[in-house]
Amino acid sequence: MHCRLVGAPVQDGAGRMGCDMGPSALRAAGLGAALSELGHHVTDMGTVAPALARPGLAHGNAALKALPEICAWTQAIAEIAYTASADAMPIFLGGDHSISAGSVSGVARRAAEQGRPLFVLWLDAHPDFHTLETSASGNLHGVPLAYAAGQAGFEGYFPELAAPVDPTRICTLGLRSVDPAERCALHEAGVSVHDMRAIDEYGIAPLLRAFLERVAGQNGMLHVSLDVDFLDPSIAPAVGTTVPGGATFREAHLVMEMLHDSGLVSSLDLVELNPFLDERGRTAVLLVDLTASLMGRRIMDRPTRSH
Ligand code: HAR
Ligand code: MN
Ligand code: MN
Ligand code: MN
Repeated sequence: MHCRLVGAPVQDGAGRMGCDMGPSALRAAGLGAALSELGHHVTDMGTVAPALARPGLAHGNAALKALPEICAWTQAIAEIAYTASADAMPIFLGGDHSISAGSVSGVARRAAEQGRPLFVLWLDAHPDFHTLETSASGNLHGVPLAYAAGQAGFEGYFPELAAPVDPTRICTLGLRSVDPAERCALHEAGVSVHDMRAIDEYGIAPLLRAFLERVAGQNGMLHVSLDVDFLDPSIAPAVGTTVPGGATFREAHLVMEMLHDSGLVSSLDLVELNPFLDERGRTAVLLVDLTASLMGRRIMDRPTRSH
């Protein structure tokens, strides 16, 4: 596989500073080498430069923070996502989760051009399904999935979508912090929602397997968006929005291993890593190891089997 690393050092979408150091920490933790060791060809495309922010871009929701800046980043990241996905698997190094407004919309444009449906697996404590109207915190890392899914109200602010993702092709896994407006919007849009309770009750494997079967059945492409806070804070402290009760070490690796075996993943986000909050790089190293599992690292070789 040819992997293209794309640094997206965005921090304006989060409530606190530090995510701009995420790409550096992931590189320092050995992401490139881990992929090369698995036999992949790795190209580091360096760091995205944001487009020029439109001065004076204001919205009726006065709580929104850094709207012109995030719109400009979205534009630039969508461009590079479209370009990088032409011949490779892009891996977006965040940056807060607002970068996914660009990464998902860019790869969605590519998938549409190739005539294939794009599916999105959103691994996160939060659904990030606010619109510009419903966000109360004003932190724009809370809106990217709604934007990419073509929810109303982004027109005239965020870049026009070439190809909105069909919300019924989105699966969120790991939710445990959902605002009332998001709960309602997710339901109405038809997003597949698997919260932590479902994971506890059924196990993570059957939930993921059902989704992957759906992707495979439609010859889909699959974008995976991994937010650090999907993981339990006890194993991944380097995030500004810790929520107790997250995925365990093995649950997270199992998701990655199953994604690898599916052969379906065509692009990946690693987001919300805040190295300022890390403990001797352990969260960055965990993200690298999870990415390695996604890209073929395994505990033991196993015979081909039916799932
Ligand atoms: N829903 C809350 C808000 O909009 C929290 C969003 C937090 N998002 C992330 N990424 N940390 O998932 O403010
Ligand atoms: Mn998120
Ligand atoms: Mn989150
Ligand atoms: Mn599902």
